[in-house]
Amino acid sequence: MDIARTPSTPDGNPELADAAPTPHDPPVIRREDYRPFPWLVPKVSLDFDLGLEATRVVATLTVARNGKAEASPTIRLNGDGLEPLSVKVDGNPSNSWTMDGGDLLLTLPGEAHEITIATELDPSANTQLMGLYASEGMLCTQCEAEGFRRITFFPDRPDVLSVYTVKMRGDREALPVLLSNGNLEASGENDDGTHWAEWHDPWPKPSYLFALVAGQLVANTDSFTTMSGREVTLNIYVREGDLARTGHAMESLKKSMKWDEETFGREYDLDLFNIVAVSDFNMGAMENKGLNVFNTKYVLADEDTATDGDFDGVEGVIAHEYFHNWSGNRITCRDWFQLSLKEGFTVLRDQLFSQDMGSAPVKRIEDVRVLRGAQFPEDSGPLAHPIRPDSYREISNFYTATVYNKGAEVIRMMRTMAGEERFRKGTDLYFERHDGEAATCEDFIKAIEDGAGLDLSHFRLWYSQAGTPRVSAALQHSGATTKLTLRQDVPPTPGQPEKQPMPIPLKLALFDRRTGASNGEQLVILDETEKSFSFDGFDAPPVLSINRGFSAPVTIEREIVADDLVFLARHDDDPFARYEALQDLMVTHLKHAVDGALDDAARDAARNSIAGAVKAVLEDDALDDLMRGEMLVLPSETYLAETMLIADPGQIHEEREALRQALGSILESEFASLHERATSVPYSLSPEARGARKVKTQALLFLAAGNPDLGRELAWSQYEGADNMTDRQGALMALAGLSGIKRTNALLDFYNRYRGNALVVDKWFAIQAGSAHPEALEHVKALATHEDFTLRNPNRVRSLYMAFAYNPHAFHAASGEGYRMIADLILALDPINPQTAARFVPQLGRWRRYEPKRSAKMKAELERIAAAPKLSRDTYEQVSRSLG
Ligand code: B3K
Ligand code: ZN
Repeated sequence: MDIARTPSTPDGNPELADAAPTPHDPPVIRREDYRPFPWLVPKVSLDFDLGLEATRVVATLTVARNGKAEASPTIRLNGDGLEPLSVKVDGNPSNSWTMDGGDLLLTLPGEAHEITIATELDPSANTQLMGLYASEGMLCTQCEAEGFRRITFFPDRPDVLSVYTVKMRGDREALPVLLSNGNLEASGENDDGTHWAEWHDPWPKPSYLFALVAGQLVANTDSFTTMSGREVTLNIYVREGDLARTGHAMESLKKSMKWDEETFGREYDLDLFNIVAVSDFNMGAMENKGLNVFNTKYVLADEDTATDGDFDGVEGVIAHEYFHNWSGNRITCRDWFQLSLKEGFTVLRDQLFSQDMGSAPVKRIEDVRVLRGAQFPEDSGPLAHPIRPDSYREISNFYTATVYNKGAEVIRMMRTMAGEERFRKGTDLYFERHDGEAATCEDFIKAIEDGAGLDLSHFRLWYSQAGTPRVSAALQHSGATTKLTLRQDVPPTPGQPEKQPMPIPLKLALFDRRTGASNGEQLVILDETEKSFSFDGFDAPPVLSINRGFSAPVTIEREIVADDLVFLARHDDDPFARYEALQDLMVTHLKHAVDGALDDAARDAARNSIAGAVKAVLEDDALDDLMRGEMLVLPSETYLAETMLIADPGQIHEEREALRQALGSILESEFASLHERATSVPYSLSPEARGARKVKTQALLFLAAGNPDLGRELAWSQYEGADNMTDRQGALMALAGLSGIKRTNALLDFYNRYRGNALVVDKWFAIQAGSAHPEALEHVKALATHEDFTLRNPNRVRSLYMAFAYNPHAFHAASGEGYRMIADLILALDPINPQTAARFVPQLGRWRRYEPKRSAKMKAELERIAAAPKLSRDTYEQVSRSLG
């Protein structure tokens, strides 16, 4: 990234104020230091001579002075690990260049020039998976955020937009398919066993959207006719054996294209849309123009190998990357601080799409669960940052739940305040006004303001203030008037000790607890520290339903008695609020239990009251099974810990397991009949059948807790009888948490059945590492030495160690062994794949929020990592912020 740091050189690019950074002191890049790049690069032509071990790249850049930037005699071309083999200016060898760290600085005398630079790479040695790398015999690229500079020297920043022409040559047999962005212009064969292809992308783009793929691939080909009648060829490229599992991805792509036309008026703009699936990939997928590159996990799905959740994941990620074509590619980011401009907005777009494709309330609950599980802890810890950060050392560390998911919530609030129609006017204006530009979050806010007719001047604080606001709600009733007093408090976060109150849109309703009737949903905006609202029409104190639909990403503290939560869990007409009431009931009980505030009688009373509410959920015919299954999910241990100032994960685990056990035993016959009913529903992808599968495994988990013998029998028969992965995985999860020979047999059978299918073997690792089994930690240790385990494949690393690090009872083992394991992993992985290694730091980074013994052990592991002689910028930044 090339945003100028202080002080800036005349070319708008950074020189460091201090001495050259040591690996332990990478420079801080600041948003306020942004300067436009002094040179435009309207055209780029790339010539690749491809080989897995040696690829030669010749890049020709047409450059001209940027009249809108401060003039500079030099151009800074970013490089990372590259050596220039030759540098030419206007066709002549140049000696007016120097290296500055990895960058190449070239002095240019005139207004416009052509720069030609040759580099050579070894893709097979690229274990970081950034730039051009080899994956199982194929070549592919990942450039966002700063990977292009590992391919050739270039102003690798998102506000330099160029039209790319890409020519590549490679061995005809080893690399029969040659792909890049845009359209295939020409191709041919050479006499030496190689062939070539030339691609041209007519849309100017930043370097992070460049892509190249070459390999032995086959395509599922289809087509889509756009709203203006243009036919687009769609290809999903995979390895031959995977072709049969691409149908769902293709359907998802066509649905996404249609939905974006209908919902946001966005039409696709090339004649070709290619997707390629690769096994070695640092994240989910990448929206390169016309050539999306995907992790196989988000492309391949069939009933035998993918769960219903996996099917949803494929649909959601295909949509997300496709939607980026407008929110990201046609309008990109001016600098990486604006990342939420494309990510927050695109996440909102994919969430709305998935709401429309399936059950809207269930999707909303799932999205809120992700936010609470991943973003709330981030927002309350040492890594908290606003959705538009102010500084970073390594931008890869800022692809966070805050930028993505809270970013989406912030835009969703705008939509809630404007209403759907006016919001659409705002987005139309945004797309029209900024098409072809590298824009800022401010540009987006302004377009929504102007198009939707909203005043967002105060609301902008959501972009600059970190931290999850806490809202307290108190009701006072007198005569026929009910007064609601709302108070907000935005907690201090690193670098932001003082906060201002923000506008918080809260949907609410009041219910008459005798008749069950409500006064209708209303939207109130809490835009001061404290504000009161009055409501008439209740002659007795009503029950408050607040933050319906999760209208604002805040925590709510309301004084409400258990009976009222039971009432809302049964009668609220907002499905989210029903779910929330039941969650609140369980969270409140578990917090009291963990605090040691309950004697046996009180504990039994609370469990019975929760069991009553759960029973009502089991018996309510108005609920579909998808929603029923959602309501049966217990609050996660991570979320419970998050609600406590200082958490004891051991106790949280014990109390939560005890609640599951109590519910499983009190409601054993109800869960058994639910399991039986659900088992009789045949496999299909209909919502009813999916719902049945969801409640089936939920019921199984409760039964296994309440009556392990019965649970074991039922799980084994569910496992043996399964004709799909959802049931098979659900049963295996239940068995993996229990002891006994059936556990061993099922795990062995699963492995043997799917050996060789990497995505399913990933599940096999993850199920064991994430299991409730008391010896999960020992199992992970053994699995790390399994012949199928490798640190080279991010999916495999995540399947074992992410599943473990997010399995609180195992990770937080009182001995500290879990912390040591993750720290060892970080140290071993950092030199291989720093981006993936750094992703494990936040779990240790939460050390301040745990009881003293664990806290000290977590901190000691962070200190051990910090003391390593050499750390990547990625890991260094996360560790130092976590300790700071
Ligand atoms: N834009 C990419 C993420 C790139 C991450 C780089 N570390 C995928 C996405 O959000 O759609
Ligand atoms: Zn994205």
